[in-house]
Amino acid sequence: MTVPPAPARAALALALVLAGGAAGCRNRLRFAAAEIAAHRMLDGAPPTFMLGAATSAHQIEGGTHNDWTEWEKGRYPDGTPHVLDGASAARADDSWKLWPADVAALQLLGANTYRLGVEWSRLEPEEGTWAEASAERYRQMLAALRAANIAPMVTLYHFTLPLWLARRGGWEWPGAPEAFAAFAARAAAAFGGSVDLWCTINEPNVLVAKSYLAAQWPPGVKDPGRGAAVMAALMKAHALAARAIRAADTTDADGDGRPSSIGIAQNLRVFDPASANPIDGVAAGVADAFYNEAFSDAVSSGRIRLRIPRVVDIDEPYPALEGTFDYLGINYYTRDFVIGHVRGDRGPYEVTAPPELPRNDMGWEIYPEGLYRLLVRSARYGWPLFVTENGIADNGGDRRADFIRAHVYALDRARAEGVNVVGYLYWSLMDNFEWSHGYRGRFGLFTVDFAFDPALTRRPTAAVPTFQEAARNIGGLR
Ligand code: PNW
Repeated sequence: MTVPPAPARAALALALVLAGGAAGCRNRLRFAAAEIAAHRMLDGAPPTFMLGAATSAHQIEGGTHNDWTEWEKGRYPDGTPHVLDGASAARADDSWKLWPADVAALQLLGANTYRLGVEWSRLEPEEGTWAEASAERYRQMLAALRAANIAPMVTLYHFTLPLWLARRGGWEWPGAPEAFAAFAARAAAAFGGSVDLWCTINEPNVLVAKSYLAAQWPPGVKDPGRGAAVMAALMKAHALAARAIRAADTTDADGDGRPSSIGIAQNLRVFDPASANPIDGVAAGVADAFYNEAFSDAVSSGRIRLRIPRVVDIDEPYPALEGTFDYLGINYYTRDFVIGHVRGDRGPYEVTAPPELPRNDMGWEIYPEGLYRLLVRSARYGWPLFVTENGIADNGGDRRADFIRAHVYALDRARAEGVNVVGYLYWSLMDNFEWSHGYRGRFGLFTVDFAFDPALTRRPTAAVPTFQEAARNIGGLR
């Protein structure tokens, strides 16, 4: 990858500075620990505030058979396995059978919302089919959640594809967006009786980065051009699926007058320049535009605009995108510091991590101020904002409570400034299959001993009382 010639870069830097964009104008913000400790979480939030936890189908269910199942068996050319320790999701949390334990865990938390996935490959194992037995199992789970006064948010695509679709080329197959919309229509018709909250696609940007830039997830490709084409395909898939869901889900499950509320869960990261060098500022702006803003920009404008100077330039009208967000889902974890490159073969930028900053067990900076910054900034689109994931890999379990307190504080600061934040879901309800990190990244509010506990008991971590405190503050737990 290359960057534009010097005059163009200077112009871009100037434009960014004038726009007060990503170039670090607020990065001195620092929350005071004493204020966080004294703060009443979710103070003043209405009882309709959606508080809960999130999971995804492949990461917890066990027994799935999709493109990841194949990837988990594979190795890189140097012999190292695709997944740490050669782990697989073959059993994972066994939630396909043990789901009542998940519902019990949510009840213990006082959660009123649960974001879970339905696995496309279970429901449509061959092209055009529909597995009624799988659908029936999901209907039982969803009905049990409703009976427990927990509103389900259903994710339709969370990184895993049916094999028949992967073999046709996955998201690069021109028929993929229509195939996804057809699946979404069937899922909406099958589950709409208990589901109002729909998340079409989880983290399109992470999928593109991991699968088509870093080559660490299936199909293991390193090609920015193909990655951008997949991003465009995911936008079209979302647009068509959102319209299909609106048409198919006519049942208002919770009686609030709206049968469906549709969005995506977008991964947002803060990109701060690594130094005062304007090249770093420009590179941070490029990363921010492609990674954080392109999808929302496409939905608000009805135009797919994807630009990485000299690498990718897509500009295509797609009016079906307009109006397809009822909310913007935000998955927030961390910040990157960006170093820009003028030339060379390392691409237009790379990210770096100053060693003195606090980090989770996967090396990601713990930066609650970033959640506040991104919420405030995302408000300009006008959509209700929904924190659909936020969490910490914390194997010792002693840092999660503070993490939650600090991030809910960040959310409350944004709300106090008038930002419409309608929900907060912690990732994850319980430890699960953390993709290429296998079982080493432990995000759960409940911990699971995959190695030595054949019953896979969901055991509460020290963060559960903190979550319960938040639930109590909105009247959700007595
Ligand atoms: C999200 N990264 O994924 C996902 O939605 C979850 O499936 C996942 O378990 C969770 O975050 C924790 O990782 C991400 O490398 C995966 O920056 C990787 C990254 C970010 C998010």
